[in-house]
Amino acid sequence: TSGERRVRYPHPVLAARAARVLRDNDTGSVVTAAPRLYPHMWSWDAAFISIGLARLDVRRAIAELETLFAAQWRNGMVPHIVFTDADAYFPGPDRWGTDVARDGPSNVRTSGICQPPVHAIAVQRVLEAARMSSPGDRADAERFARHIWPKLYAWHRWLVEYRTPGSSGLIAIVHGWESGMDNSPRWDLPYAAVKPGAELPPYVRKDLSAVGDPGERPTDREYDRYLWLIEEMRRASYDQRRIVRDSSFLAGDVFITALFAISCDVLIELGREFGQAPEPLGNLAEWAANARAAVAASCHSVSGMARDRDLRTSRWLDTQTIAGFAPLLCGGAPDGVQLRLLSLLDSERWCGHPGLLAPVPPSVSPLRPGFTPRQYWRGPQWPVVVWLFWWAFERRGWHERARRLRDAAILLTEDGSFGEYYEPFTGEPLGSADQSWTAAVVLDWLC
Ligand code: 2M8
Repeated sequence: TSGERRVRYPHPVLAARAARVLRDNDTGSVVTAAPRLYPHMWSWDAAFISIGLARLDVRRAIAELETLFAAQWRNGMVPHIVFTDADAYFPGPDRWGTDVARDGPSNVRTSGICQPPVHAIAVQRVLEAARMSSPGDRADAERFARHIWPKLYAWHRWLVEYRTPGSSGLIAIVHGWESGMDNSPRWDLPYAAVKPGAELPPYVRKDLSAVGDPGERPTDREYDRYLWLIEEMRRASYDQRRIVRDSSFLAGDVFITALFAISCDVLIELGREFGQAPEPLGNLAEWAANARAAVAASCHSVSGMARDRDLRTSRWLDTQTIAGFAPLLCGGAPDGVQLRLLSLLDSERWCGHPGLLAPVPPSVSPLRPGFTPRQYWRGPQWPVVVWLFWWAFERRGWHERARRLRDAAILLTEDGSFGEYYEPFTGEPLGSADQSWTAAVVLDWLC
């Protein structure tokens, strides 16, 4: 099989290669998400990248997060893209047109939406790496953690204030890009209701020329919808209340909600350590509890899988994607549900599928109709998502499970190409090569 033909680098060599990817993608001010396909800073990528950078250079890791938070909007939102001067990505800053936004930053150009809130996790991980490194690194990282805490808090508060509409308690997204899992089948139903108007300004995609096979990327039809939603937001001058009220896409994202719950926990830990006042800590505890309850309440009564919710139609979205395992990240679901999810994760529907090269969960169950092994968030395996489950399992004390996941993810990435995502049966790297966050999580695992 092609699996046997793959190169397998010894781990020290693999780590050195990962380090080189992060250095090569460093423009001096940001480590871009990927060399050709993504020549800017992405919000959740930057979090993972800082985790990898911390293994090489703690100050560089801190600088990356500082750059991201320097672009934080005045209302607290951390934007999903901070643009560099590169022109090779569409939609760029002119198409986003966030200059019309009242709350936007004045020093940099950004997109007008957000991404999953994993930044507190990154800050804590950078701190851990710094403490193992040197007294100087430790002092720098502690100063940084203290300094960034109020910004992280403002970001979490923004999610609660603007993005928990209705009664589900789930954190809502207004664009599939906010989920980070752009074209996942999770969003097929809500996207079906997005009808691009004739006024959609023409555009030319730039992503297709940066990957080998256009079939690894979303379709043109999907892009029309992505761009139409931007058009709607631009017309609303990026006024969050208007967008949440009127946009043609509004979905409760169960994966983000779970990540939010644990990020609040981490922020509480950091806050206690650095002497934050009781009131914000109390708020974070309440937000974490609400988020956990929302994740638990979304679980399907038979499968146990957590579900997103279309907040325009008030319908649960039943899809067999990796997001269904959200309760395993944050806990809070009844024991029976958790056990069902763990055995489902091990079953042939997921990690136990006999055809997988490496037993890590694909983005979509290989047994689900419509599973597409080469297409982006519709089937491939994503090491960065595996890192999240690995990290959460460690935190929950499931060390043996965590170790198995990490070993499998290393098996997947041992070819040293640091693909954006991987074909689950052959382990072929897909999308962009030298993707920074893949290199970053592998480095974190190997150090
Ligand atoms: C992908 O998303 C961007 C849009 O944000 C794109 O396809 O152009 C996603 O995988 C997202 O999760 C990721 O943050 C981004 C950069 O790696 O690429």
